[in-house]
Amino acid sequence: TPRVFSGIQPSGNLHLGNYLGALKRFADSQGQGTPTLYCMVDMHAITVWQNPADLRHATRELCAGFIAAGLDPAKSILFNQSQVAEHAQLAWIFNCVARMGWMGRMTQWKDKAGKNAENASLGLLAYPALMAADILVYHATHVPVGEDQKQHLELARDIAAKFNHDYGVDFFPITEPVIEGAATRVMSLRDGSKKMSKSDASDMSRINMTDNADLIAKKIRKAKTDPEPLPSDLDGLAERPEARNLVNIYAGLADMSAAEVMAEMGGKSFSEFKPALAELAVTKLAPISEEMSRLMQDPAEIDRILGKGADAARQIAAPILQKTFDIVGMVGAK
Ligand code: AQP
Repeated sequence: TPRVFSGIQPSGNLHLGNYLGALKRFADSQGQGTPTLYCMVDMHAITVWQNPADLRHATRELCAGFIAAGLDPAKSILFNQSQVAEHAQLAWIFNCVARMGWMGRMTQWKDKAGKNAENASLGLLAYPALMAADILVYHATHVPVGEDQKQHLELARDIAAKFNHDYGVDFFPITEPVIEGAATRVMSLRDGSKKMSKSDASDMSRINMTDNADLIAKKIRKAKTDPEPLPSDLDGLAERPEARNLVNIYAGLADMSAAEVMAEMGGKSFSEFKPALAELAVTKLAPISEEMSRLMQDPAEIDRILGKGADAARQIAAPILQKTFDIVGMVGAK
């Protein structure tokens, strides 16, 4: 049976890339008849040091962001990962299924640990096995994500397949990544070769979901571009990453394809295109940021929503974990 799961790390600076690549698509996925679970993956966040007070704040703010972006706790299960212990328990089993070589080949590990792998946390290396557990503890079949998560999802498929093979069962589903839309890889506003990211030192590189209208407009005005006007069609964007990024952002926000945007905007100068993009971004994002700050005024209500979500998530996860333990041969599994 189909089931949708995805997560976002509460590591602060929720941004436009997270919105277009993930959040907005989560909101679009609900109410279609398939159960949807969306998770604040706080255990992933601590694979790099998080100040505890900041983690608490970021988790609540992320939940506010989910709801402000259109996720409805009555339609989707919204919860934080650490409240459902089954994630960590299944992750241990998967740590014993996944191979060191697989983990070492993950590009995110290589990027984040860099040359200083000796000093990276063990959790950062094991992260994709926990991610596989996040998904498979619900037998989720579809995972909407941005393009950067493709490799981790392939690993989740490999882990599921190896578990099924090693134990001679057909138990874990082979999950489908769902990477769709015009903006599955939003790039930095300062450098068209780098993805927009929470951890970029430059705040001008990203549009944060908490930015106000003035700041959104300013960041778009200052976004790096080349001096040429937009080309007349999509092909003309091939060698122009900054221009292509702004067109993709426009398409994502307007629910259009990049080709449709080019049909409207092709040939225009950036002094015409950027104000149009800024206006669109403010229209779409400012209400979300306002709703986030309204929701953040009542953190107890957010905690209540997360608590209820965790109870509902556990109902699904607990029997799947017990069955896994039983397959593995653990005494007492029910
Ligand atoms: N630039 C992006 N464009 C499209 N989608 C993106 N996502 C992230 N960046 C972009 C998608 O957002 C979801 C949640 O991401 P995450 O919280 O798991 O963390 P991440 O990929 O590590 O996000 P960041 O912002 O890039 O954080 P740092 O700087 O810590 O690496 C995922 O579905 C992701 O694909």
